[in-house]
Amino acid sequence: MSGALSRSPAEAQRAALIADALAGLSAARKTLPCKWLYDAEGCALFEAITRLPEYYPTRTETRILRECGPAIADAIGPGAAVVEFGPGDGAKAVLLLRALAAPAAYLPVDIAPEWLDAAAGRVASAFPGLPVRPVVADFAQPFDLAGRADGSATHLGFFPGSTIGNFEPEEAVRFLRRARTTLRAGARLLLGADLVKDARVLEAAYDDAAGVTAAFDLNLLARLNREAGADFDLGGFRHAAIWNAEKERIEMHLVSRRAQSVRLAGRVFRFAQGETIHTESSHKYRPERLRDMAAAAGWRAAAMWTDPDGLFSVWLLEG
Ligand code: AVJ
Repeated sequence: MSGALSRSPAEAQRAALIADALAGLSAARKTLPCKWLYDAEGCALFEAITRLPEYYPTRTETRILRECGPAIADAIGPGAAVVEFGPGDGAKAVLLLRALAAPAAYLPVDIAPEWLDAAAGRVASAFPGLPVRPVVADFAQPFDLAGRADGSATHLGFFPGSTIGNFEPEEAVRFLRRARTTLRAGARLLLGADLVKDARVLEAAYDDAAGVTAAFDLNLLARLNREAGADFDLGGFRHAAIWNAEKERIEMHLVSRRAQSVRLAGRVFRFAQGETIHTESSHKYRPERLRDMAAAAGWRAAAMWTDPDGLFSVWLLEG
C-alpha cells in the first residue's frame, strides 16, 4: 500500500510543505510558495493587513462592490448561481448577494473545509432561503462542480481580492480558461484586479509602518520552524517589499541580515548577507492588459468598474 494513501490530511500537508521548502530553498534564487503564508497565524495577520491604512485593496474593492452594486446587479440580471473561488470569511459574497436580484444559489470553492464552513455559515445566516452548497476543491487546479451545480441557473464566477495577482500571468490565463470550462456555457465571471499605480503607494501597502506585513511574511519562517523542524533565526531576516517595474508586480522577500546557515529536514541551506527568499508576487494590471488576458482565455470584458482614484478594478467577463 502506498504511504501517501495512509497519511492523514495534516501529515500529507506537512510533507508537501517540506517538499516545497526543500525545492524552493535549493533553487539558485531561493523562493517559497505564497500559499504557505496562510496557516491560522497567517490568516489572522492577513485579516489585520486588510484593515491597515496603507493597504488600500480590500477597502477599495469593498467600496466598488457597495457603490456600484446596482450597476453590477443590472449587468448580471436575476437568477445567477454565484460560484466563489476562495471565499475567505464570506464578507464579499454577502455584499454581492445583497446587490444581486434573486440569486439562485451560493457555491463557495476552497481547499480548506474549515474556511468553507465559515463562509457558508455567514452567507446562510444572512440569506436564510438561499441554497448554499460548498465545494471542496483546489481552484488553482481543474475541478468540476458536478452534483453541486443545478441545471437551470447560469453560473456567475466570483474571484475578488486580486488573488489573480498571485498567479504568474501565464498561470492567470490558464486559470481564466479553466474557470470558463468549470462554470459552463453561458457563464460570467466577476473578477477583482488591482491596478498599476505609483510605486511608493504599492511599496507602503506591502511594507506598512506598523510592521504587520513584515510579521505576516516572517511567519512563514516561524511556520517552517513549527511544522518542518527548521531552525530559522527570525531575527536574522527582515521583510522587504519591492516593486518590479518590468514585471509590474510587488515582490515580498525575506532578506538575510548576515551570512548564515539554516537546517531543514536534514539539509543545510547557506545564505549570503543580503540574499533573499522570494515569498510572494502580487501582480498589478493595466486595464488593457487584463482585457487581453481575458480575451486570450476566451472571455469578453462586458464591463469594468473602478473607484474615483482608479486604484482597483472589478470586471464582468462573459464567456
Ligand atoms: C490576498 C493575495 C490578494 O497580494 O495583496 C497582502 C496578499 N500579501 N499583503 C495581496 C498580501 C501581502 C494579498 N492577496
